[in-house]
Amino acid sequence: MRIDVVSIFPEYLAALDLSLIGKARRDGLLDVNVHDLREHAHDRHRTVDDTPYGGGAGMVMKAGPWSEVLTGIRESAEPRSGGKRPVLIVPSPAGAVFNQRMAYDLAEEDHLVFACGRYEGIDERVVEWSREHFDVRPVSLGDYVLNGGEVAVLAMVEAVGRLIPGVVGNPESLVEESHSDGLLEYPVYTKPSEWNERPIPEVLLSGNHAKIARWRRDEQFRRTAERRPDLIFALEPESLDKGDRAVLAECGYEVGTDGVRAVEKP
Ligand code: JD8
Repeated sequence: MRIDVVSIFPEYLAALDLSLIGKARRDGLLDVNVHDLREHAHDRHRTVDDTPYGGGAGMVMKAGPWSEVLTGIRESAEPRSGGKRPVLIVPSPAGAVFNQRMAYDLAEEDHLVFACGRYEGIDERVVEWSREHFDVRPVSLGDYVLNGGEVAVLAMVEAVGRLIPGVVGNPESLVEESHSDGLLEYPVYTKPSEWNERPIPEVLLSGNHAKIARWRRDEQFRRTAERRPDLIFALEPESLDKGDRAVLAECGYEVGTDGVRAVEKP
């Protein structure tokens, strides 16, 4: 997969040299290129921003440098793209909220381009102009305000990059992960088995893999019910076995043919 990231703070993306993503780049599984937008502003002060039309606080990023850098990326990719348009992800508080489903979808793509805005954002005409040559997708990391797109891009490149075959050492963990889609992770423990007079759950020392798997899944339901009841209501009834329905009942939920609902307390 090819990934291009454009930012006025390219050093912000240096974290992509580290850990699994860094190794995947060295192993040729990911082709990640970071571009400094200022290299595409050609006035003496390499200006990338200006005051907003209609007034208001802050500055807006100029269209010119963006069109130049995006054209360069598109033209450099064309020979290999087989005519398929790259996906241009524009991090924005006004975008569709990123989630694991979106990560899986993006991991199927050949070429992702991330446009990191700053200031009050990018001149909207850049997004309109880009639609001609890119599959443009405004994406938000979540309902809070950041100062720019870089942090969102670090999160998205990691979430997508780790789904590329060979990036995560043990693909089994990705499979197990996908099985628990829609549920929060179960608690994990390692040596020593007693720490600060705190033992680990006995079942984990039993060697009974079926019992351990059931206990872990039950813990996923208990945690999800406690911390993210919205995910419980989103569960597909057909994906729930007898044991799942038992722990859901323990948590105050019943499973109908049309979905999971809270049991009315008498
Ligand atoms: C891109 C500029 C800052 C945003 C005025 C603060 C994503 N989940 C998210 N929250 N915020 C962003 C985000 C913020 C950005 C840019 C993404 C470019 N800013 C602006 C509007 C209000 N300042 C984000 N993904």
